[in-house]
Amino acid sequence: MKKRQSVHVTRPYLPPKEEFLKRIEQIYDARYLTNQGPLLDELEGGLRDFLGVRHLQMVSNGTTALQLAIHMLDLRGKEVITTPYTYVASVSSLLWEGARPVFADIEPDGFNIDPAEIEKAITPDTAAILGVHVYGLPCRVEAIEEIARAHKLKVIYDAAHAFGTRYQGRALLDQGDVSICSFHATKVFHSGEGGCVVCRDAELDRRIELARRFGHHGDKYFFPGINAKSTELHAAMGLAVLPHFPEVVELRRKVCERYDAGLAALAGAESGSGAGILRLHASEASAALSARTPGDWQYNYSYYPVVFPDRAMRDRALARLAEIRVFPRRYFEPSLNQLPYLANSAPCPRSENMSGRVVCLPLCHDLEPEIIDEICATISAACRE
Ligand code: T4K
Repeated sequence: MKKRQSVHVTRPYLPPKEEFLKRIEQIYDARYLTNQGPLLDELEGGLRDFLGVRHLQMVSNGTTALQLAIHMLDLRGKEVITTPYTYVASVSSLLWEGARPVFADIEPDGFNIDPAEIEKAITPDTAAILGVHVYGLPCRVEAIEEIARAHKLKVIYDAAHAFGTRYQGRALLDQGDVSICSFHATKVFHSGEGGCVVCRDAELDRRIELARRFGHHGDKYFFPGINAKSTELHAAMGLAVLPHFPEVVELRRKVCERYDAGLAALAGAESGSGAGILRLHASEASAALSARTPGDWQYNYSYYPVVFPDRAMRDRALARLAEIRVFPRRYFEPSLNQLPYLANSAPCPRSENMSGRVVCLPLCHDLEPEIIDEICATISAACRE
């Protein structure tokens, strides 16, 4: 029998080839490759409409988007309270921009920064909060906004995972002083590489637009900027992917449902129900959110995390999955307060504990049902060993 290909944590959605090639032809016709060409203009307009936001600048990736946000809010040398439970880019961007990350642990029953821990971490040097909507699940934005208002802090949201998540009638990207997104190939909406910065303030938007292209317009030089521009080639991919976004989300929802069914017998360990293996998985987390915020809440199905009772069981499941050539990811380990180059970070026990138990299972729009079933069966067997 032919050996099945390896299964990774995700694989990108590729739009119908002819739709992408039509866009490439436009590039050939216009002979315009970068520096805000017509395709990028069209994509930015499409994204603003889709998200319902007024100010959005597309940039080269999610990391430069974060750097621009931190830089333009003038956070160099200042304390920024952030989560230890995220991809390293959230924190490395703060360090790269000379801000001082201060970690606030995650919520006891979720993946995101805990507002109560934010309050405890505030000092006279605190200038901002950098929240991350981990796996596209919304932070407690109301509580964070209240804290920020009371202490006159800026709020940045790293919404790298959250394109398409809606919360209380708005795109989740429409929160805080600035929100950023990643359009990396591994994201639900992507342009190969790419990202965007969304903000509410027109003047800040104008400055971010300038900053992403060297800080000048023609002969007028305003301030030192960088090159964080996207290109026509990336815009071509984004434009070809965007119309298919709703169907991609729907297909991913179905994959998640199949995981839910396949793992149901294992769920509910610590609540005393089920066979007692997994404590939390993606759908449980979003169900918990729905209960806390009834009404308008739509998930983008960007990741499928599962949390094992302990590291040993998690690692055993990973080993068994590797034997069948399935390679999920330990998103997010390590807990970032334990990064080797960050000395003296306070412990974050909840985040450290979560990092040692979590795995994101393979998730993409066209993951085959029989592979999902095989993954669920392998995890179940590993958990019962
Ligand atoms: N903030 C947060 C919270 C983030 O999660 C991220 C990025 C950022 C900020 C920064 O955004 P960007 O600067 O990246 O726009 C991946 C992504 O590269 C990264 O974008 C993402 N978060 C992070 C969570 O995951 P890796 O190192 O795990 O990716 P990689 O290359 O191992 O890809 C994962 C799997 O996907 C591979 O095993 C195979 C498959 N794959 C990947 C690519 C690139 C494909 O099948 N085709 C492909 O083209 O970081």
